[in-house]
Amino acid sequence: MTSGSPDYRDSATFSDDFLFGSATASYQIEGAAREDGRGVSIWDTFSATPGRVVHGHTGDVADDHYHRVDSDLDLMSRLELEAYRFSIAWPRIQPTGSGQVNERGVGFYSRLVDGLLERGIKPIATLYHWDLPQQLEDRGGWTDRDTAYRFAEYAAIMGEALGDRIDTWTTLNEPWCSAYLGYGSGAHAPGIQSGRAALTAVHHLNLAHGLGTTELRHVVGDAAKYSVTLNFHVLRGGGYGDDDAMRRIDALANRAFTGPMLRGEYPADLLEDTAPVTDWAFVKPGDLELIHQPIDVLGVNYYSTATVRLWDGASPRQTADGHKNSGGSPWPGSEHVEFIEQEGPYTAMGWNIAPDGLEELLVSLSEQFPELPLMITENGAAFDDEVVDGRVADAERVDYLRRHFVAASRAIDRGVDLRGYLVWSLLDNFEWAYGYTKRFGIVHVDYETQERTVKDSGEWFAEVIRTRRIAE
Ligand code: IFM
Repeated sequence: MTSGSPDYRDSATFSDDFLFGSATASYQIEGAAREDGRGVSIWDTFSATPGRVVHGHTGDVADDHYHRVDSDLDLMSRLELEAYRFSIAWPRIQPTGSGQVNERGVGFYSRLVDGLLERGIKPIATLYHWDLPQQLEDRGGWTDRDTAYRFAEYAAIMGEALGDRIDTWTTLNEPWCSAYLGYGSGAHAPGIQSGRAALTAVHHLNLAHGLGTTELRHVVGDAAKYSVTLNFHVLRGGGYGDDDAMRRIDALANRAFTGPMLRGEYPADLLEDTAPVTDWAFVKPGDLELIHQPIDVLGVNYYSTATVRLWDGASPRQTADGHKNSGGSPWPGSEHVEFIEQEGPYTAMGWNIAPDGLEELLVSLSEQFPELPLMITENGAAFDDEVVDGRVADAERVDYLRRHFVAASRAIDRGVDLRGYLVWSLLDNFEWAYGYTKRFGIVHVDYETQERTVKDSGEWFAEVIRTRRIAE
């Protein structure tokens, strides 16, 4: 459906129980990288390695959220957030990734959660948003099966500590990025470039999700909801061999996770496409049963679409896949798929703005998994914001959000069980390999002074939360 279709509308209303909120992640905002017993994570190591992150930026200080948690909580109240999705830094809890628990780290998240509950904001906790303890990486990281078992141990610790104070537990954020950018292309920590390692990591992340969910449910019971967040690739065909190109990328990016997690199997075509890279012998008997655990809600992250075709072998290859080019490939066994330039408009990431892709994705997921409620756990946009006279007039972000909210409401009208919408991100923050050069926040952060300025988009969002509607 496009703006040209007869039933197009530009307004939306949301029910009172639809959950509006915002999201962040530990390494991107906390700072305090060496305080209160926090161990070293792979992102500390990666960002300290010359050439890995733009301008050599690191998360050492970030938004200094660790020290400013109370005023940041007040900011969430001022924005009238109903839910806040944060992630827990595993190395704050277990500095070496196993054994000994660091109570000061646990205490930080416990205070955060209490602060949310006091303000009537539902806590949505992600256990893993990419900051793996370095000592686990030194033993192979996500290519080592044992990491999945260590993750389950960590999940149980957090379940004991925060238990039913958490509304929704999310095991992993975007395992696609952890596996394929971390171990395939090398654009993310730990910066390894190996197709085989990436696929091994896919499986061990899936296993971690299953084992972690089981542990959490064992410890917390039915008092909380359980979920995982995936970043789905919404694909468009762009010419030569595009059916095969779309199928291949869908298998690697989407079905490599939904297959085992939600159906208890790896797709046959994924195994076939990747046969030149690995025989998947790292999948042990019984693993798929361990991975395939019931969840209560599926977290959906969506930013833009991707247009693909097969490389014809003659013209120069295109790799406009929207991720920092690091030399390696995030598409093991399908390196001959080209990602081609898409029609704009674009955000500051160079990502095309395509709200129709969100509607299509939500409808497709709800058709594939009719019993599973959905939650948009990330959607938002980076633009080159500036504070002028105390104000950030980010009209482009308001427009981006408005159009995506309308798309979500259209999906609801088409029968999708969508429970909520969390905007990425509450604060401008450390955008991984792009450092602090990309601003996704609805609140501007001055990295010199740490001053926060609510952008126009933040004010607009608060109004939507209050009124439950978007006018034409
Ligand atoms: O900043 C990231 C986040 O950590 C994971 N999802 C995508 C965001 C924007 O790139």
